[in-house]
Amino acid sequence: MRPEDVINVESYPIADPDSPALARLIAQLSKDLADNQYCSLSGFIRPQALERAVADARAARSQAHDNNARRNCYLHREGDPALPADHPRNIMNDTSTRMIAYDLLPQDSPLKTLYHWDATRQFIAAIVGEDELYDNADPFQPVNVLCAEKGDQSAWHFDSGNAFTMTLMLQVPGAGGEFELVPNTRSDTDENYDYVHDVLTGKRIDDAVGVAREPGSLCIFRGCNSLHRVTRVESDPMRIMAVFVYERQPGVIGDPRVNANIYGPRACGQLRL
Ligand SMILES: O=C(O)CCC(=O)C(=O)O
Ligand SMILES: [Fe+2]
Repeated sequence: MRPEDVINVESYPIADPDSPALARLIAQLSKDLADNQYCSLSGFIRPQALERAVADARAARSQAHDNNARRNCYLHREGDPALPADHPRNIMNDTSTRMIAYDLLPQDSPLKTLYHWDATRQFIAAIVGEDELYDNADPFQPVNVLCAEKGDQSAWHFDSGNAFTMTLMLQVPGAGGEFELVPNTRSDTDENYDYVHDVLTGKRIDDAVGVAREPGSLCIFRGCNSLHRVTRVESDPMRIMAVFVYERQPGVIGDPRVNANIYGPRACGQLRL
């Protein structure tokens, strides 16, 4: 598939940088991102590309790594014994996802076509306010597909490292699997532990924004300072979500120990250091 056959370029004219419609779109999405800490691009990919991406995910499902962990919202599997038991760093929750790494997706995957297209990268850079973004160079990380089956959930957490996270919904379950976000739970200068504690313990559930996600919609969110979660999947079919990682520098690869946690032991062995 050509990039124009994957992306709905009628609604999102990203290959036409001089288009006034594109400029308006970028301005609106940047504003949404600044105001709400997320923005949504519904119908970003075409139905045929969506169908193919779902079929690829189903085919790769048996090779996915079952990434089941008990962790705090800072993505650590260990708490801090020096802190009280109810400190956010000591509140542990279960997260379970079936991880399909980049190398398990076909070379001609529509998700890879979308990701590696210069027009996509430049469009996303404009929305998030970066002069330039680069593809991630890790063998496993650039594009992942996360499957969540009945009983799976991703507990409240902050993303680490990246200034933004980009996801594309491929398939929604019959019930559950909702994406929720509490905008600006903390800041770069204030961990805001009391508030984080209240979100983790359900006291501030009214502050959680449910982000509607129909298949084919792209979402960009600032997950570093906004707690977010995926609620437990309650029924079939499995939730299928693609995650794309762009970088601020060229040549970024993952730490093999982190990769082994996410993708399984093979991710340690395969990396040539
Ligand atoms: O599956 C989702 O909707 C969000 C996944 C997520 O939290 C992440 O990729 O950081
Ligand atoms: Fe996240």
